[in-house]
Amino acid sequence: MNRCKGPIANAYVQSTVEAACRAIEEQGFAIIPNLISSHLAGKLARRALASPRSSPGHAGWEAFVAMLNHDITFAELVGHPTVLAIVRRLIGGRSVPAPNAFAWPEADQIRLMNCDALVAHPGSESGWWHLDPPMGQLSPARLVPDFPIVVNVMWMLTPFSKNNGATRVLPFSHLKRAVPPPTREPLNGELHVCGGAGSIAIIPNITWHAASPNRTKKDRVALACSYVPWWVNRLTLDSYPVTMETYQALPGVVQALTRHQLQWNMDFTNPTTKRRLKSPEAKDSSKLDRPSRR
Ligand SMILES: O=C(O)CCC(=O)C(=O)O
Repeated sequence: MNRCKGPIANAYVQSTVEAACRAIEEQGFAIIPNLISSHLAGKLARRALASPRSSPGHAGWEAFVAMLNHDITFAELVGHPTVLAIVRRLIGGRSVPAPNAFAWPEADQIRLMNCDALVAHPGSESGWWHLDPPMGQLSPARLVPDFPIVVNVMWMLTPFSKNNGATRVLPFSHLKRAVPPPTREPLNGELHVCGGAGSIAIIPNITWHAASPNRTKKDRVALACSYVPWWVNRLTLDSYPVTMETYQALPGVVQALTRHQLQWNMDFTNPTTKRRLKSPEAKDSSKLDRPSRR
């Protein structure tokens, strides 16, 4: 299996919160190896694949949504202290008030937007280069902001390799302040985020990224946990909330990350067009108001 060995790939691998934050600032993303054991990652990959609720997939790629409702064990990953320390540094706010600027309570500065399992099945195809919402939806006449609004933490529940559909990123693309061209083709300088099961890749929504094809016979499974600042709440109307039953069973730190979701409804109808934003059962995502995540 091609594990992206070599000096260049190794330069992108970080081990501390400090180094990861520096790498994200400088190159646009970071990889932290073995944050949980490969044994636990493997167990969670099997549970993810057994999840009943999947979103319409595309070209062999599938999202299993709202994993916390399916299995509370995923809370361990959502609330992992290293992840939260990094995310707070990237999108948290001021902690000390000034005479002219109040500080939002630190315990509520970051929130979970979604926690989905992303599966590249054998034979899956390349995804489109993109920025996660809302960056692609902002006016193309303006520069993309120079700070992230969403931080996507991809837990590698199976190993990620060049052959099995590891996510591609374009190092330094966060400095371009632009949406990538609409292509699935390889870009000059692209890099696959590779690692053993239990590693993470941190990809803020100002960094160009895309899925890559899975040319192996096994599923590539990720748990994608997306975090937003407190001032965002619900970024897209088709995000699934945690249920009250799930919420009550969560550890305190994850309750603080998900409390806002209790206000979200499950009516995925666009109030303006009256079209469905999402239908978990739909096989054909072209019937929906919004293209699938990829
Ligand atoms: O599954 C993948 O590798 C694609 C991830 C991605 O593009 C996303 O989460 O926005």
